Amino acid sequence: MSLRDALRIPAREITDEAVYRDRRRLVAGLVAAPALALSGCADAEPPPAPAAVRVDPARMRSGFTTAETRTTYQDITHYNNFYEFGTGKADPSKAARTLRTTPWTVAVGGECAKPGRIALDDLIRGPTPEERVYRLRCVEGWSMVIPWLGVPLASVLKRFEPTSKAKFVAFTTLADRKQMPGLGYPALDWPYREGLRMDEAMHPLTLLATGIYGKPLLQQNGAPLRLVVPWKYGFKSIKSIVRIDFVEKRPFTSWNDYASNEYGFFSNVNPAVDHPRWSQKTERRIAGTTTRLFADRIATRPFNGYGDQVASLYAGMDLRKWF
Ligand SMILES: Nc1nc2c(c(=O)[nH]1)N[C@H]1C(S)=C(S)[C@@H](COP(=O)(O)O)O[C@H]1N2
Ligand SMILES: [Mo]
Repeated sequence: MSLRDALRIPAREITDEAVYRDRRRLVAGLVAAPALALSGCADAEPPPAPAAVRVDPARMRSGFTTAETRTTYQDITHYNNFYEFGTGKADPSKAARTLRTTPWTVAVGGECAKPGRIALDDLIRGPTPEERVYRLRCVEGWSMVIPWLGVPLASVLKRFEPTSKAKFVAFTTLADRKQMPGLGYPALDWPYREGLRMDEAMHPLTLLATGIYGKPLLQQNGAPLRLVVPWKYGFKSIKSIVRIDFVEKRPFTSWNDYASNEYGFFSNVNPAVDHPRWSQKTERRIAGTTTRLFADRIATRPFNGYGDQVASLYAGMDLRKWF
């Protein structure tokens, strides 16, 4: 199946976005004062009734989906972190429109038998595109539930035949000053870089995403190809990837370089380890960013709720250190 065909797959299991939009309007109408909500009174309001979601029980069991209310397409595409297009949450949805995503090639190299520069369509050809409904937990304390479309990273990496020296995988985002106004500011040491240990990269939960809600990724979400690692803080899920390298040593990663005491290399979601400047015990589910920030504070779970699948990767490690 070609990428284009894959992206046309209807999101059959997903409740129509329009339902969510209506619900958001309804909720906005019922709640009187946004200012009150923002000052903390939102916590006292009853949570909105969950919308009906049809879930394939087989996928539930495999942990690849969740019955939690999905974040609206509007919110997923208008409340973003993509510093190459500015540091405001609303910046990327405006500024990233000019990012050219076709043609797109990805260079794969380092410790592997078959390195190469590959057109995106060829890179992800083969594995059947899957829909994965994952929680995304930003280190800043907000979260979303996103129906991704993508392929397991492992299925893509294997064909480059990583050698026994490949202990980590390093990812690099495009860095083009002409297309990315944020690169004019030294917010991070560009290009944005991230990395995973080999076993994390090969874990079945780890996804290379090409779409959301059955539609091709928009630029602000990291089109045309971004990583999704649901048990780690959101900054590990690097966007608009142009390079993948198999490496022997733990690679340079942008946020860890920026402040290593605040953003660890592993950065598994962990409510027991606070960020030096704020608590990680709870999070706000984003719901309705364009009218008002309506979000209930809910408990953050270890490994973002994926502990059954991934905790064994960290056996023997001090999780208080590797938050
Ligand atoms: N290249 C790049 N990737 C990035 C970021 C970024 O600024 N640049 N932000 C990260 C952060 S902090 C988060 S929370 C997620 C946000 O993804 P979303 O905007 O699709 O929700 O992307 C991550 N990937
Ligand atoms: Mo984030």
